[in-house]
Amino acid sequence: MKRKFLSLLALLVAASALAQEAKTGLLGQYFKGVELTGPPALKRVDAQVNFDWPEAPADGLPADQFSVRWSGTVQSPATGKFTFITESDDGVRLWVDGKLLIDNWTDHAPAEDKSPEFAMEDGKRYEVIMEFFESGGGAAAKLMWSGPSTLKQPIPSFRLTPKELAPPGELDVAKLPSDTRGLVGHYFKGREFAGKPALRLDKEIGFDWGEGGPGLRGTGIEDFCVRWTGLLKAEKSGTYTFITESDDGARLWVNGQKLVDQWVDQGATEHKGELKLEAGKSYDLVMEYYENTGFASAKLSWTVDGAEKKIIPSSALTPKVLTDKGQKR
Ligand SMILES: [Ca+2]
Ligand SMILES: [Ca+2]
Repeated sequence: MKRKFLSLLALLVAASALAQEAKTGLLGQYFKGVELTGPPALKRVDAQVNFDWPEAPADGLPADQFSVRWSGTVQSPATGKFTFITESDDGVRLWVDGKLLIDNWTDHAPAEDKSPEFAMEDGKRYEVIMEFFESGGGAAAKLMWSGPSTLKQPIPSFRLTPKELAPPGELDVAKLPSDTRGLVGHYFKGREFAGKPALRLDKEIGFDWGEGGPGLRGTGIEDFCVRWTGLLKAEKSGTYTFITESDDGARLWVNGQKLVDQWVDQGATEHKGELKLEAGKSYDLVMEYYENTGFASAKLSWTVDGAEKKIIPSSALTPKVLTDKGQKR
């Protein structure tokens, strides 16, 4: 009798685990207000993003002035190029695999937005985040796709798996494990380092964004700037040559000394500065960069004792927020 009960219990546990695994859809976090701030007023799994809301989306939420973040993974049904399509009233932005594919964060009547073609592999899962806000009047939010032998349709529930994902651009530096390597990237709109930046951990500064951009909310692909900060440690003592390569402007400080100051529009151009480093000692490192228009790239390399120049590896970098830019003027 007891054995029967136990095996029944085991069966129930297995069934419940199976149900958990089979969970489909996206995690929807619903916020009061249009900024996706504060704790969510509602968290639930939505089978699809395919909504027309004549009224509030749920009890406890207003019919206007709310925002939603859906997150999880999407599984590709084929290998080939897909187009993601949103329909929204009002603002929408969409990231797939960390890339900002749609960015129409404005008040508008129902509008369709299409991503550039996005290559996916059959059966592979990609992280997806869709953010949405409703200001006033009608409200709608739909996430669709089209691809090889897939006609335009809302992404079906069974291709989606809910998962909580931090939106690109939010990083709590104080909570990083102490052995984290890399730099804190502070990304701003414009080139004045004004307003609240999006933050990201960057393993190294080795970016070639082409005609695109870093894919963070609010940053866009033109007219943005970045400040990378952290500590630098060299394995051996010597006089190091630091090399920035940037399109457009770049400035570099190590140990408070300004090594590069080329705050001008330019195609990808190298600039150099030298500094003596002692093995094992930590030095403040700050690199600032801005992109005007067109192509965008930012790289930071070094070389010592005639070695081949290479991008400063993450093993030499520790993320740290430097509020005073580490400069000695
Ligand atoms: Ca509206
Ligand atoms: Ca440029």
